[in-house]
Amino acid sequence: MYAQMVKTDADRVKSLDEMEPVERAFQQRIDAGEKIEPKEWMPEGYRKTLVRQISQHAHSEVVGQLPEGNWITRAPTLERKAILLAKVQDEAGHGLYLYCAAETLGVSRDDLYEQLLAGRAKYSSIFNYPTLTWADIGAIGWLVDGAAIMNQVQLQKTSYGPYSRAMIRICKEESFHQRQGYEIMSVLASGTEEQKAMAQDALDRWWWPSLMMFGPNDADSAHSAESMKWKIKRESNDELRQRFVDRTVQQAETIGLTVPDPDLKWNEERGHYDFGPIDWDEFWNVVKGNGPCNRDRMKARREAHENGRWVREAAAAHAAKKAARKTAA
Ligand code: FAQ
Repeated sequence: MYAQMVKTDADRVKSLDEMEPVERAFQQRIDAGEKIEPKEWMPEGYRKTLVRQISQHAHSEVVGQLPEGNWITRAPTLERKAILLAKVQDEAGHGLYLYCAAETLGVSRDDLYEQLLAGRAKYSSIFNYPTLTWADIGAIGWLVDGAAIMNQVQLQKTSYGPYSRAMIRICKEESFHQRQGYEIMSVLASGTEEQKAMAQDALDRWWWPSLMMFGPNDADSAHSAESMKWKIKRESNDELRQRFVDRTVQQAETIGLTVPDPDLKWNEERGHYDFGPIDWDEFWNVVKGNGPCNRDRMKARREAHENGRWVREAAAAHAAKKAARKTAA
């Protein structure tokens, strides 16, 4: 229903002949595989698309700490707790690299925070689902980081230099995250009947929302045509989703879990798994703020921002004092 209301950008994509000389020269650099750096000329649409995507990505990393943060005090062993704590800290670090990359495009971090806290900025739909059991922490690492890395590997080759370099570093950490999640799931799947059931239940709840992380189908993707032309995105939403399904189904089989999709079937001719329809009404409902945890997530972020106000003010006062001392000396 929602998908049919989407207007895509396919008709905005101009051919080289239709472009002004400066824009044509820019596109030729992109076509030749050159990276674009912060102070160089770029079309306003390219800049805006990057600010939108990078800031949504940064917000996702920051909000993405909440579902797992919920389990830090309840992780089953000291070792699991230390690993989870380190992973959640990594997500905060990813948010910081990404806000820095966005700032190189002339926006301020404060404005981006303000957009998130005012509910005007998007973050990934996946972080609006609850983490009900310890197996959900395994499922997040395995499926959510697995989907995130599938998307981010191609972003290492994105045309904007600072984003591409941030992605190279982030991907290294995400691949560790994916493995630790899969390891949690494989331990549970080979444990007691109750543990196996808990792992299966987590897979059942996280599978479809993980497929939604890749965004709408290509035909309904508002920004894909321009983003692919500018090589901001290097592979389409559907291509990446299919690759994720192909890899993950085999991983589920290896540990004896069942992907909750009765239509899932290997298609010899295509060389890929066919899979059932995604519930796009559920996706858009979550994106619009009506998922199971949207309100809780925003409340937690607003409270964290307020509680951190004194730290920001103290740091700013300290920096001002230091600068004044330097000027006086
Ligand atoms: N959730 O035209 P498209 C992570 C929006 S990081 C919410 O296809 P585009 C790490 C989209 O923004 C996860 N909204 O858009 C971690 C647009 O809205 P707008 C985040 C979504 O940009 C793991 C509209 O729908 N990763 O998980 C979603 O070309 C564990 C139309 O869509 C990134 O952000 C969605 N799932 O393609 C952290 C990667 N999908 O702006 C903690 C970078 C689409 O017009 C724990 N981003 N929308 O209002 C991308 O690669 C792209 O932005 C896509 C969407 C592929 C997400």
